[in-house]
Amino acid sequence: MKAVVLAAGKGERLRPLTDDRPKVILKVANRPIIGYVLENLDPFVDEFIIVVRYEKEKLIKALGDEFNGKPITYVEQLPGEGTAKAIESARKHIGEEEFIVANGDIYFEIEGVKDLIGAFRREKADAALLVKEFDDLSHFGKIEVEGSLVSGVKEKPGKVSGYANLGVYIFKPEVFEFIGKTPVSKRGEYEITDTLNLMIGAGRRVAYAVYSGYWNDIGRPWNLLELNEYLLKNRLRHEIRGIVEAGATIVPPVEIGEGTVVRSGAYIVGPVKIGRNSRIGPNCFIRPATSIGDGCHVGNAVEVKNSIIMDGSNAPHLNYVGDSIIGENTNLGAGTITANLRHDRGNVKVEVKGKLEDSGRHKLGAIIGHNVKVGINVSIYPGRKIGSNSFIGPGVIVDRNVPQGHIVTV
Ligand code: TTP
Repeated sequence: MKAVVLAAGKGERLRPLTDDRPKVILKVANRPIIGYVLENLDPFVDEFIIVVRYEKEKLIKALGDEFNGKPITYVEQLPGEGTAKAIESARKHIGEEEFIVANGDIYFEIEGVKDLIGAFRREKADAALLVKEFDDLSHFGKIEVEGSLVSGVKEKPGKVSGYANLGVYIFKPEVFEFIGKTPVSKRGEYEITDTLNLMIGAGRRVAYAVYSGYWNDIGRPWNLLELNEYLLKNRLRHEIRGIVEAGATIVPPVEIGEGTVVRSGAYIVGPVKIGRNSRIGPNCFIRPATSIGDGCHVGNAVEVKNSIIMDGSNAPHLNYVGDSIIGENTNLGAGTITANLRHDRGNVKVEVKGKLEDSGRHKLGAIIGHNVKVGINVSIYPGRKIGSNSFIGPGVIVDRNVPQGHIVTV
């Protein structure tokens, strides 16, 4: 069986982290998001077809042409927007057999795929999808069911409870006939949920499997922190491959990659994951749920907690990084501090695609893009975003979002 993985989207809601790259290659717990998708599909498939468009060269470079010895074929999304259009783009690579489809920007585990295939076969279905029960479906497609079959899909039904569509499907090749008839939606997209409604209307059997494991849809920046925390708390093995100097304290589980040096006085409380060739300490405090990538520097008198620091980035002297995401090759000047809590203890709000959204978190720090230079003694308000390739001068108070490629001085 083949798997089609959708990875052509622009990831607008994840800016500034997607300013210059597709979201599926952003690393969480030091691995690209799409790596988890491929890993969990791998036992069931013999080839991956990845649908690409936005910044596709970066995706192809990051993943290469095989995964666990199985070939990856890249196909460019046909003109037009939406998941149905993305799936249609893979048509010429699909033969007579059923195939799995998964969004490339979600996290799910292997049991889900097993149950999905089980439901498809048991029901002798034409399609099947994975669902999970939520109290509030305002951000989801609601799956309505009758017995063991799906009776309809309603996009963004509002604040109601029920089964949400998780973005993992199995289809017979006949789906392409229905995709061809799918009209463009109000959002201006060809959506696979509309295709499913057409199939159901035409009497096709659409089965479902209820997933009870962990799932996350990486749409907004704080979803990266949620997934990071889950992976570190549930999937991390204590393993030290680097050098830990005498006088450093490591409270397991902590994973430290080859070539990384942890200097004396560093105090690391797991779960913490540190990549390869990074420099940690002396005298720093790394608290739980922190991922630090390859080639990073976390130096003297620095505290990091519940954060993601991507490859090649530095918090080198006197920094506090709390509940924050720092993109690749970004440097924080000495004394730069992220605030992660409002004085009124209210939820931190973040601007997403021009609208202020409640993150649902009372602790959320900065979201900093790639290749950013932050000067000394910069203070960053909770939930503020700094665009990639920006320059923040010394002593600036970042109380509003900084767009991509901007210079901000006092
Ligand atoms: P979305 O998260 O709905 O879209 P997006 O990735 O573009 O993000 P944003 O809304 O923040 O801009 O996409 C769901 C999945 O489908 C995701 O894996 C990307 C993929 N996709 C495509 O491959 N092609 C498309 O045209 C669209 C809209 C999505």
